[in-house]
Amino acid sequence: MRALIAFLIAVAAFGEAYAADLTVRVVGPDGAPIENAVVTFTPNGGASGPIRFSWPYQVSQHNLQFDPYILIVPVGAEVRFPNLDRVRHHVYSLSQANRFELELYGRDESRTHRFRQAGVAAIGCNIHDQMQAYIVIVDTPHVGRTNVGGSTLLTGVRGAGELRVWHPQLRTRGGAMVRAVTLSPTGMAQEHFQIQLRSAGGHAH
Ligand SMILES: [Cu+2]
Repeated sequence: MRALIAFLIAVAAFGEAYAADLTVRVVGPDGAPIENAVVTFTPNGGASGPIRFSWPYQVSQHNLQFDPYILIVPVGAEVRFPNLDRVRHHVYSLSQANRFELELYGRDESRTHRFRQAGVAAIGCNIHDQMQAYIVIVDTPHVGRTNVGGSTLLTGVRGAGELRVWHPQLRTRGGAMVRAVTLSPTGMAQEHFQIQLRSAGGHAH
């Protein structure tokens, strides 16, 4: 009996053992999968500890495009904007709280900007109107981007919190859908979102 109690205490202390994997699927009104939706889970009371992602915090300019189209970084991250083109670019964002401007700079030069507020920064180039990208600044480590099948997997999530789905063309106020969820202690959970996008080409900054 004493051994059993010790075992239970050990398991309870190991919070990770009680975290679940959450699959989120995002589809359109016709049920077709939607790619490039950014899904975050924020535990009530906020996430604790430093947030780090494995991918580079970088948006390059290459062939008159930004790469990647959507970059996810933790709040406070410094993002590099290397120019790999022969022409000059003038990168800016007018997004509230993450407004910035990197004046004209040329090939093989780079600039950086630190993003201090959670939210979305729509990025453009003053010279090339067709260049668009989005930087999603998050204050939770639980984030994913939907694949071609409309799915993403958030691992190690637990408890009650807010599930948020954002997409650059999402047709709703603030561009995001939010749902309160309570995750069961273990195993696999699933959430399903149906969203409506503005027609393709209807980009807005
Ligand atoms: Cu440009």
